[in-house]
Amino acid sequence: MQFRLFESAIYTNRRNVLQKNSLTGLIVLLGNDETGMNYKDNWYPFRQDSNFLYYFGINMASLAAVIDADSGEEIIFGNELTIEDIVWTGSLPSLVDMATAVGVSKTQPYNNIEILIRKAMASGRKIHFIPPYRTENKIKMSQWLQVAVNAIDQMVSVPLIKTIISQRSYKENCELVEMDKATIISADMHLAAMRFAKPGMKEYEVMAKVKEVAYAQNGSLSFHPIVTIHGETLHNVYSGNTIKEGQMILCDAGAANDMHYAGDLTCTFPVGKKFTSIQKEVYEIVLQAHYSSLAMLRPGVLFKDVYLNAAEKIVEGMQLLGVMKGDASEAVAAGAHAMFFQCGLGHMIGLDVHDMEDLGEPYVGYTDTLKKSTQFGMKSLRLGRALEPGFTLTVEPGIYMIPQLMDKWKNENKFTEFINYQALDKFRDFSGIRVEEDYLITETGYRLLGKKLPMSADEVEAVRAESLQ
Ligand SMILES: [Mn+2]
Repeated sequence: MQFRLFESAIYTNRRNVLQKNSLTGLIVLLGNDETGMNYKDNWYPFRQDSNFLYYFGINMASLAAVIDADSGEEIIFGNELTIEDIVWTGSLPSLVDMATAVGVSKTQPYNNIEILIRKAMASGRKIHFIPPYRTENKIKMSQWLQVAVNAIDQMVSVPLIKTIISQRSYKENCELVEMDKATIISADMHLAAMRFAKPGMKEYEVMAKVKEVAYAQNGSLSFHPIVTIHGETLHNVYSGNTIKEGQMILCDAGAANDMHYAGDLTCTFPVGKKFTSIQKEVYEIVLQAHYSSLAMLRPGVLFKDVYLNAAEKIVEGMQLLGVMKGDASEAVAAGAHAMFFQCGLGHMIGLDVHDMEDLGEPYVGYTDTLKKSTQFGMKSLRLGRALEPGFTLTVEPGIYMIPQLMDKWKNENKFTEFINYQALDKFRDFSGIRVEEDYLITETGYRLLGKKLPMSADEVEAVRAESLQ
């Protein structure tokens, strides 16, 4: 096999749970296809669909599977290699062998899935499928179900979505082993950045070092890394700036290991040997918010409340710097903390860096009774629901000084009871700070995934001092 699998019983058991969850009809799960970058045969790196990986494990393109929820029959659809294919690919395990390795005894040519779906529809059976995020799969579903492409999103099966989430949210031991591995590679990516960066380099030189670590351990990237002196830009993709003494680098990067589990860590460190005094003060506020969040992690606690607590710690810290005033919890309730903390505090992580986001945030991070806030800041919180043992998630507080936001709110006289705009002015060019770690919720609390990175200001400065000798 050219890819690693869990033992077949893991997949069989997962599918049995899925099948027995009271759905009736056919469950259709589509794998991903190869996708052309600039022409059909020059592919992006292949990434299998995570739901397909979870239930069928096979890391090969152009497969689909059906589970008959009534009879329990399972079929993987795909085409065996022809001699023409083998000329280019060499010999690969047959579809039958791969299916057997994940406990599935029936395979059929790919096009037969359409016949099966049409037949089921003709006899009035329900076809359950999840939201296709790739255009090819959307077009296939549209063709098979004989409906317009833009009608597909409205036809997805909410019961199937909820069942999959009710399984994938609770990580099995075999998954935690892989998550630890992915997070350790991720930590090594950050250590490499911290040890490699020197004043005068370009951001992309540090970025290259970060990526190298993932690939050198047979991994890949769980998302496109952020390596920037403009940490205030939440999804910064530009990395062409020269890094200079006195600035900070924010590095947000994670590996996907060879079983496709994701790590997602962030560190912020000085370009020189030390943080400036004001950088250090703000860094300490972020760390306070982080440790205060960790202290709350345990089953039953709403992650929304962990977020609100972190926001309050940030407000209290900014009050000590004279930038905020008034009652901290009132400031947070009003949304004034979003001047500094515009994003969420964390998200589920697993096979996807934002785990199961294709299935829909309202189902993954919220519930029928707990809905996501629409307030600026809190509306970016992807996870609000009560924590449960087996959940794996990120904790990632930060403080981001966005000059455009300062100007806008100041001109609108917004939150003048909570924000001292005059004192804020000196932070216009401050940039941003975030720390991020990945955690498992246990029966009694939490456990760090992977290994500890240098995180206190002293620890970070020690690594920098050693690297810049
Ligand atoms: Mn993250």
